[in-house]
Amino acid sequence: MGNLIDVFVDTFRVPNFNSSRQMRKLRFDIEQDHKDIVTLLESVKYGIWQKVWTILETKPYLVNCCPENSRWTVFHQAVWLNTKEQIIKLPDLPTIDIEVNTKEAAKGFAMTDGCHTIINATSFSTSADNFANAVAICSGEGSNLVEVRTAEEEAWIWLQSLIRRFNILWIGLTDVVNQNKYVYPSSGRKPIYTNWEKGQPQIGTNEDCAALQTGSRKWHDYPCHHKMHYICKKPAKHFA
Ligand SMILES: [Ca+2]
Repeated sequence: MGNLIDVFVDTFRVPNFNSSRQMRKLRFDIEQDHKDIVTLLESVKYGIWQKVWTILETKPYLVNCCPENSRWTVFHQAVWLNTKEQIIKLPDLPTIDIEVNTKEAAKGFAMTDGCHTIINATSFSTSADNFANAVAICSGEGSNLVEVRTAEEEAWIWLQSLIRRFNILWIGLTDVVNQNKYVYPSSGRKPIYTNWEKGQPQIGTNEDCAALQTGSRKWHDYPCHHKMHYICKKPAKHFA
């Protein structure tokens, strides 16, 4: 006994697994897996995705692994570095755990003062709705159509949108009551954080409801009758 690998080998020292050749192979595999995990993360860090996919082709189970002294997986790292094309591909791996929080989003969770619910995420092809219905449906379950209050919260919302292939989604912000005065639907208050695309929102149009575009990670105003996906957020006080 001594190090963890020895313990692991001892655990598996069972009748059909007792030749020294097999044990050497296991030892080799564990060590090689660890090297591969480190290589995976380093490759992501430097954008060498060809290497990442080569490793994951033969060892897809490594996608959720963190090397020692790290709490990052390939997916975390890809999200953190905002490598969009790869983030879109990663959830297609049958082994991936997309419910993991990113470091960025984890920071956001502490600051968002509430709990997010993704409406009908598994059947999103039928769950898109107009802005008024999105507000009403969230409200009906004791939530609000998500009002993006920090960049970290936005990062989490963007990620959820991305991995579910939403091109765009409603966020809780509208000037339908007073033109060009955007407010939160839940309180009528002015936003404390915005991330409009340059030239947005457009003044004097029929576009009175705000949406986050996944591609640009920026906000645009849209006609409120458009149907989009959306996320509800339950205020923290709901759980008190
Ligand atoms: Ca408007």
